[in-house]
Amino acid sequence: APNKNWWHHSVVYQIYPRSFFDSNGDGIGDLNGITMKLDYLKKLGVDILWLSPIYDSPNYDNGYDIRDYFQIMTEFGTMEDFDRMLEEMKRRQLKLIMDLVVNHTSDEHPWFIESKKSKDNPYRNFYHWAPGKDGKVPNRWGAAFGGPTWTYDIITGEYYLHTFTSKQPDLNWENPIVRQEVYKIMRWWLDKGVDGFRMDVINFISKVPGYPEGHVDDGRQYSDGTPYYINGPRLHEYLQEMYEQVLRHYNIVTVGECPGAHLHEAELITNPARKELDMIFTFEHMNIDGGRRQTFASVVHSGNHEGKWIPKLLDLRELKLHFTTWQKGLIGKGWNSLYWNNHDQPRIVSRWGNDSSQYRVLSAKMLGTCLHFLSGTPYVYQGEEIGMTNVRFPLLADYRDIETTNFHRDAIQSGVSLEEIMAVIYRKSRDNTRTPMQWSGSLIHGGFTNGVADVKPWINVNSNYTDINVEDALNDSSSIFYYYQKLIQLRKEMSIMVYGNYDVLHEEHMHIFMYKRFNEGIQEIIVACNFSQQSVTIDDSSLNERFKKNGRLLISNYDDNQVNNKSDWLHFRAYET
Ligand code: TEU
Ligand code: CA
Repeated sequence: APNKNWWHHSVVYQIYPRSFFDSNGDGIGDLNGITMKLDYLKKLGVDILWLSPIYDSPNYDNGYDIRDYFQIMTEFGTMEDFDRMLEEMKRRQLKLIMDLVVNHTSDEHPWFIESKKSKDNPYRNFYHWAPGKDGKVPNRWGAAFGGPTWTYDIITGEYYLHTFTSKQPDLNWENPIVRQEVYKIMRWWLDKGVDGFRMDVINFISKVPGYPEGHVDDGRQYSDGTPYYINGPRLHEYLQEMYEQVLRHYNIVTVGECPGAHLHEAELITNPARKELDMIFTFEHMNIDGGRRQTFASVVHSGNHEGKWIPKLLDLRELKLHFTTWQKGLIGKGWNSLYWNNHDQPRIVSRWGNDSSQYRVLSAKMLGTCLHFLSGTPYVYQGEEIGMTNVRFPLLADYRDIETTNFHRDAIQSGVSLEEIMAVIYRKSRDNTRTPMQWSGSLIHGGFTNGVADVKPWINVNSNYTDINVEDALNDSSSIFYYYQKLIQLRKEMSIMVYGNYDVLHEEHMHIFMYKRFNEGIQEIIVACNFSQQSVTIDDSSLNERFKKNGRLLISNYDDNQVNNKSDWLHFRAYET
């Protein structure tokens, strides 16, 4: 039987602080801005807030490049602001989880500055250094956002490893002193009273010794090093040590971000008996509508994430198979995290819903329903609760994300047309979810920045803020906001949503995702979602009879269902749930 932890029946809300609320009118969201909006979040009903990194950083990758783990980023405020924010959260019974980015640091972190100085510097082994081969890089691994994973440093004549940009050198976890330093950081924040961590690319921390060369596709400049640094040989040993030395001493929740982890790794990491982490973020479902790695025909320079840029239509059956595999695989053995969005992914309503004015609200509610009734801990990304959409900036200069601008540069160099490039950027750029939170339809910049007209936000607000904003959502009882509020509330009232078993129905259907949550012989919930714009009828008379005898409607995105008790409930209109 699963042990019943508080985070099993919690809902997490992710805040991207830079874009949440700007309290002092400098165009950048900040901690005081978060504090000012806590009542709003409380009203939504979420329990845990996860903040993307707020530590001191040169912001080459928006805080995922940390210079000082014990300081607040100046633009976000001060440690006093942090303490006040935490206190205000606690007063409202909101928990806080921090982003822990310890696969790499900023290249401006004092450890790295020391490490560069000489081969015998005490900090040398804090990072991965290797001599070149025949005057070239130690191997041809490609980095996540384009370019090589190795950068030459002239002072000692060696290369350092960075699985992301050259401004993000990877820490060397083989070095026990590095691990102790990480544990110190963790204890320091936990002792301050935070309630857990989201751990950035935590399954990258163990590298195969010797950095073996990866596979190189024909005509490619870079090889695939991921088999040698994703889910590496000592990963579980490190996580167990971290659990033993830090995590077990606190009543907290942990979620590991794990690109390239599949069910097998998830079982190992989240099985409570193994004492590692509470849950992980998988990327399997996020990769379903992209090409395979390195298949963007014309881009030969880009790094190991280029598959994401290749347009591929969603096949709902693949998505269903993904969820079904993970639900069946982890119920009773580990724990799922459930998410549609984060700061790295496009907006779900634009992605797998329909963001036209006719269907935006309906499809956003459908998607929320589909996710929240699954087993696991749901995550809501800021703006998802009002159905914010992707953005289409006219100029590349309007984009801020390093992955997007690098991709653009590499694709141009490879001769891809600007039109094709912008089309995929509109589809997949990380800036789609990084535009400012849309608080008001009548205030300049959507009310994101506090009143000062001539200060522009660090990234432009989506011009549809006049139609899509918090103010209007709160004034409309049929808004996505209140629908999410109800979904979150239901999870608190119905333990079957948290602990029920799972099975999929009509598995092969192209448009309908139908599943059940059940406690054998006691209670059953059927969740049915039409992912298409078409009307669809499901032929299933036994289910129909069963529902007519004992069933009742719990929640639906079409208002008339509430009054009709839906006699033809196996007929689905566009995006109906
Ligand atoms: O993301 C890890 C990761 O693999 C992402 O690069 C993701 O796959 C990509 O953005 C999709 O295009 C984490 C953080 O969430 C991300 O913001 C950071 O840039 C990255 O780590 C490096 O710290
Ligand atoms: Ca500010």
